[in-house]
Amino acid sequence: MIKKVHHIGIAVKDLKDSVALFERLLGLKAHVEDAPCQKVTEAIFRFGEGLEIDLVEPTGPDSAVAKFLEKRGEGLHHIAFEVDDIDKDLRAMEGKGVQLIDKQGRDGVAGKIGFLHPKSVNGVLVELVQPFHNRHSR
Ligand code: CMX
Repeated sequence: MIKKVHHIGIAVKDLKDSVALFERLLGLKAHVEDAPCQKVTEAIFRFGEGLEIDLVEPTGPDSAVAKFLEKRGEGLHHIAFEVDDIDKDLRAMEGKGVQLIDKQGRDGVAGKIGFLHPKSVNGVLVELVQPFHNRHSR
């Protein structure tokens, strides 16, 4: 059911500075997009049809990423796995004893998404993504 690592999310305080840094490091251009549903702005670096690295900057103090930055500082925020069927795969994870943050998939930038609680995954925030079919913008 997990097809591949879809993206790795990195929490940053200043998206502009971090985009400049990662563009230099990766030799790729970022695609920047607001994700009001997550209260973040994302800079997406895509390696061909494969893995993405997403830099995420909070858009306000009530964003989960703002809380993360305050508590833990900049760094790896989440890892996202691509799945076929978000609702089925969330249920399957729950069946394996994983604590869900989202009981059902909801709309995100990349597709239908749902999070698993870091407390039940060795301290790692995990996102499941069922990509939208039409993802030409990313
Ligand atoms: N990775 C690992 N641990 C994390 C974490 C993360 N990203 N975010 C929070 N935690 C830890 C905290 O350090 C804290 O641990 P301690 O109890 O040991 O201090 C614990 O989880 C609880 O954290 P909290 O700060 O009290 O925050 P909340 O419980 O209010 O929320 C979480 C934590 C994970 C449930 C919430 O951040 C969430 O729902 N996240 C999913 C949505 C999200 O992160 N969206 C951001 C953008 C994603 C995207 O771009 O796709």
